[in-house]
Amino acid sequence: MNIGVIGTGNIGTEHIRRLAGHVSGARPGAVFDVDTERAGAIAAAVGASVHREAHDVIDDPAVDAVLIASPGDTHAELVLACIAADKPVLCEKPLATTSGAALKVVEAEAAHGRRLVQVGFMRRYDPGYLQVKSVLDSGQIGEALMLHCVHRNPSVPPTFTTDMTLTDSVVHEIDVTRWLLDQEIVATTVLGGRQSPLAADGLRDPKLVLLETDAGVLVDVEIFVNARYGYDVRCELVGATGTVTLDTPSTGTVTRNGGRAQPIHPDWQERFSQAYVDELQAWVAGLARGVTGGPSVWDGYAATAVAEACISSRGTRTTVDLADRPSLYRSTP
Ligand code: NAD
Ligand code: ISE
Repeated sequence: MNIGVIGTGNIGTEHIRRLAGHVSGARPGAVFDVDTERAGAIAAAVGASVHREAHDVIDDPAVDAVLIASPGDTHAELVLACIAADKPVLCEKPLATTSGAALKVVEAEAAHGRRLVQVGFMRRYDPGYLQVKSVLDSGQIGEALMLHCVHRNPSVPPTFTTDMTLTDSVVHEIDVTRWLLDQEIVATTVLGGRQSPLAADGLRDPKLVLLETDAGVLVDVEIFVNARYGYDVRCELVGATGTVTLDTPSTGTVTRNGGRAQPIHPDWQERFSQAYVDELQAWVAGLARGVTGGPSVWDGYAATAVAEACISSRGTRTTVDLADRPSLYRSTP
């Protein structure tokens, strides 16, 4: 499979390297980035061609499938072009930055009649989250009652806004909640408490997000993007008869000088490195069989709709109103 990649920044470059060296059955064949120097450097490193426009990648007959890793506000339009060209696409999260734009993608793919789009919610491929899901599904801890989540980034670039803490970061917990519980989120309340002195001017950080599902499960998420000490993502799912915990993995305990240290991953790149490979490998294996699975555009739409409600909340309970779910998305692959 020849993969065309649009966006060669942080994650785009890493996905290209993974396609070149860690995913069987695929190679990065063509790339595009508005930063032509950046695109040229990674293309030269992996032997891919460089296109002049994003749409040239989508329309290239030598490109079997497209991977979109440009900024979130470019995604919906590019995914629509892939659907119009009947080309499979893995779109990094978020599917869109507004629910209106995401819904247009849902409608376009539903009208097309078969799935072409997978959304990059890679936590569904993380061995730790898979273990949490498997314990819940096995019935060992009874039915799910509550989910407690922590999502801490050491820092974010100056361009990272308060809205992005919800659309770019909490969107992962929103998807994990929907996927783990197989329930829709119907309401949210977001509280901004005491401000971190290390947060950039205008960035509200940290915050507490409360999500309510249609079955009444309460989910709390601490989002803190200036935690400094490392990348810390964990959760505890509380069931009727027990709990299952996803701890922050340690990268190796060091005992010396009368003390013991348990280093943790510095960033999402390292923490989820295996999940990204497994996500890409599953996508490519599906392409070879002519099947698209994994997180769908419905999942992308629902996640964006909840994130949008989080943005509107500002301390008050805000409901999430989803459109009708097309039959194409009624069973989770
Ligand atoms: P980045 O800023 O490092 O890279 C974005 C790249 O897109 C840049 O090279 C930029 O020049 C390029 N670009 C900008 N406009 C473009 C356009 N119109 N067409 C083509 N290229 C364009 O950002 P990033 O951290 O790599 O994030 C990219 C996307 O991946 C975002 O949607 C982000 O949410 C997502 N992401 C997902 C994860 C995850 O864990 N799944 C992690 C990081 C980023
Ligand atoms: C980033 O875009 C990601 O997707 C990471 O997984 C997340 O932890 C981070 O907060 C986002 O900015």
